[in-house]
Amino acid sequence: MQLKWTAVALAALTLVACGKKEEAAAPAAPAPTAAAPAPAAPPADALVVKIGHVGPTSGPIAHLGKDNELGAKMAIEDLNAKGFKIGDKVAKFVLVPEDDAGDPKQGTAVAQKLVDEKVNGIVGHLNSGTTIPASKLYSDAGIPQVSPSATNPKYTRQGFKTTFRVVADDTQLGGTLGKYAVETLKGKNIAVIDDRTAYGQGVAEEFEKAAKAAGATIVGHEFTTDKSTDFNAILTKLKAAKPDVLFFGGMDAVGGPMLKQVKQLGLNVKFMGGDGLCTGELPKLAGDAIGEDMVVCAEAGGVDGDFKQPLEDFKAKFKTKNGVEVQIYAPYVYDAVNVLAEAMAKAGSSDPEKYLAEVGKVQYKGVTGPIAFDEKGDIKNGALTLFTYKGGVRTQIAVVR
Ligand code: ABU
Repeated sequence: MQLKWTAVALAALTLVACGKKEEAAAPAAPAPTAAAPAPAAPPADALVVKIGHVGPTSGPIAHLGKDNELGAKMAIEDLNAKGFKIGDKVAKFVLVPEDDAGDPKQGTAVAQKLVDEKVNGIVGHLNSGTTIPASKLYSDAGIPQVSPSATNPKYTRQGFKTTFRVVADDTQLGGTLGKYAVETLKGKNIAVIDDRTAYGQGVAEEFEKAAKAAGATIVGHEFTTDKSTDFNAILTKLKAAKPDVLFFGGMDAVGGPMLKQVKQLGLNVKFMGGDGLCTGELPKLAGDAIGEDMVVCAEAGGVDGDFKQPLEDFKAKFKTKNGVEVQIYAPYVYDAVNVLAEAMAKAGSSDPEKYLAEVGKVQYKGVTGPIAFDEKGDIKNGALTLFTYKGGVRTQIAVVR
């Protein structure tokens, strides 16, 4: 007989202690009501499956790390609620959340901790700069890893069998945005800034290549860091080159304050960026410096047609459950956890050695669209969604492939 659990007890089950701090946890889930009965919990003899999740739940992009972690938590709660089976056993999924603060060193430290913990699968990390070094440890341990957001191409090009990614990469992101800058925004003189991280540098280089190929002149390329707050010197230098488009390779925590300084300096540009810029938080970080239609950026995924509704439904459920809107990658994290679960079900085992081969063969219909992997572990037929901001709200322009 299956027990009926309260949402609080279920939440306690899904977050394994493991030295894990509670500060990254979501706002409390609403208590079940008569209209929404508590879901059935896994039976006492269920097969325990530990899913490690890593993202920066502290530091400047903690809002993004927490968004990802909430996506993982929702996936695990849903799998447990529906009595997901692996072989003839009902599985009890347990989330093992870790914080890498977006720092490569902390990323490998927590990766080792998860390997020692013998997690069955990994979802993460969020940043390319942490995901790439950590992937070596997971590969050595034979643990499948699905990144929901790290877009640097190198991640899946190291010859590891354990690396998978459910979003498009920086070649596609930078390439599409570079072409868009010239062909649609009619940019002729383009300036570039990157934050020198694996992601920021990579996406900026791809953007620059594509913009040049489409006929633009790159009038300057300056550098900052992922912790900088003062861009006056580099923006002043670039202003002298009279750019019509400024591309920033980096995250919203730096891009927001940069937009404020772009406005203060009277730099009249279209401001572009990749997925790291393209968050729900950007208008808060940039304030009124985010002019109408001024910013164009892209999420490294997207849905159209029949796949639009499941994503909308996920976002609505996320808001109801967590009291906050999806920032960007929570739905991809949700799908990444489910991809691992699907592979385990196909293999009839949660043993990484037994189910790894099934991850690459998955054909999963997720809330972010259909997921299947190519021989490198990259998503097949990956889409991008171009966005701008209108009235301080992230607004879709188009889904492109
Ligand atoms: N893709 C943007 C954020 C994560 C990364 O570093 O790749």
